Amino acid sequence: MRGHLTLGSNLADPAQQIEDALTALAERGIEVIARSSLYRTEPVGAVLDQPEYLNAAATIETDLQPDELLAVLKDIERRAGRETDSSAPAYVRDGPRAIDLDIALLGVLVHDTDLLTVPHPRLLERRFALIPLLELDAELATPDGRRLADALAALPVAGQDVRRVD
Ligand code: A4P
Ligand code: MG
Repeated sequence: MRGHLTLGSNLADPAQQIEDALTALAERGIEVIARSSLYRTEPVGAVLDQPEYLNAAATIETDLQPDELLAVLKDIERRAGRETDSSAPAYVRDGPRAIDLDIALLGVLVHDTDLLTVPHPRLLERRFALIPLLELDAELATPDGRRLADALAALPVAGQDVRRVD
């Protein structure tokens, strides 16, 4: 199964966190077919008073079922969070994680359970996800035919600045 992941980090050397996560995916048998550039992005969502993020996207190939794939992503996140927390001078319980790995799309597959919704429910509202994904494939669309490029064009830039890292 071909799919697309989004990666984000705003703690503890974000660029390294993203590299480590991509390496971890490969070690777990999730083939990384392609990866996007890194993007420096303005924080979006409930907590705005936090450092800028680095975001990226990856095209993957895997034989895992969607819930199995999610379990691997959560395990990679958990291990990264643990390493970060143990060395952080100001450890905050339930604080931000060093890496967020989300399943953006799994081709034409639609999945909706308590644990996992694919396509990702907020995908079409977020420039930090759409821009790296469109770098990988400008023709990406959701299973119901909504083009990511059209979604991006409809979003205001204000409050969602995204800049490619050279
Ligand atoms: N879950 C359901 N569907 C999915 C999916 N498609 N992929 C469930 C991954 N997980 C999915 O996620 C909570 C639960 O969502 C998971 O346990 C899984 O069962 P989480 O990653 O533990 O928590 P979170 O990241 O705080 O929540 P969520 O819902 O992933 O939030 P977002 O929407 O990812 O927001 N601003 C910038 N610039 N860049 C960012 O990367 N990220 C967030 C996190 C907010 N603002 C950001 C960024
Ligand atoms: Mg997440």
